[in-house]
Amino acid sequence: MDAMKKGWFSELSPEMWPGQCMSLEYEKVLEDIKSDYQHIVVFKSKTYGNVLVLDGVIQITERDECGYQEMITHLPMFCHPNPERVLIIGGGDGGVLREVLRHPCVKEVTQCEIDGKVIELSKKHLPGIASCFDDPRANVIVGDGFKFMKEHEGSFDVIITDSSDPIGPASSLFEKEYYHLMKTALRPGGIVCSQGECVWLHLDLIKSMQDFCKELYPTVGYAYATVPTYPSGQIGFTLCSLDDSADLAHPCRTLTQEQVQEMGLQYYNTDVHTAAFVLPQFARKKLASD
Ligand code: SPM
Repeated sequence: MDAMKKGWFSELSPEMWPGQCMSLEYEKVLEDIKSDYQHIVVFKSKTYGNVLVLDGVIQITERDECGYQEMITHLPMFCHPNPERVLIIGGGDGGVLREVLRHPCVKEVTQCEIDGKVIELSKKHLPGIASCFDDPRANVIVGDGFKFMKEHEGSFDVIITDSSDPIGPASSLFEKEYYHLMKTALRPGGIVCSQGECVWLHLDLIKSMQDFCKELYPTVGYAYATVPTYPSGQIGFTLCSLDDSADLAHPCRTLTQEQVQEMGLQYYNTDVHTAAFVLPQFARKKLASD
């Protein structure tokens, strides 16, 4: 693998982040296989724990996973008054499933992951992340999320799409047709939240997604989290609600500091939730433009 040279992994992608890359020093390659869908690598890094890489792109590290998994999950979950039925598309490492199950109001969470190998290797090498696949409230399906949603109209309070990037197997998850399909799978008042890329790298894509989401949903927003091992140290989330009075930046369920501790949260709190929607001027201006 070209990206693993002289003890360093380098995340190279001339298409998605030309002229830059994140590198991590590694101690050992734990897995290096081709599944039916993608190239999967897991390595033990020197300072970020075990790292899952799909098609050359870092998906998660044990050290900083809380930033992404908590935000993509709790931003929509705390904006819904009573999320009982949740759908996760992707997310084969199990981190989003773990976060959803922190909410006692959840009665059932279904996860559709296309690549069973990601689940298998995450259980083996990322046990603190892939820790909830056997929870009685979890219904894990290895299969196609599009097909599953077409068969489950009006079924979910929250749908979370924890995908890889738009070049490769996840490209269709960044298109208008997919957001339309999610809308049909929601219950009234439902909310979707998806991996939404980074304002430093993909502002044109984010803008076009915000525009088509506004044609489909009455309430749309974009928030972000800092994650050191993602390109440019940042990743965003596209949020849409069927509730036209929803205020996505101000969750309807808030947490005290004691509740944050009790839930075991490392990154999310109610102040971080609101701050995540405050964009730097160049991004605010672009997303507000016609
Ligand atoms: N459960 C963790 C899966 C991670 N899914 C998102 C990975 C995104 C990786 N690329 C980030 C690029 C940001 N522009």
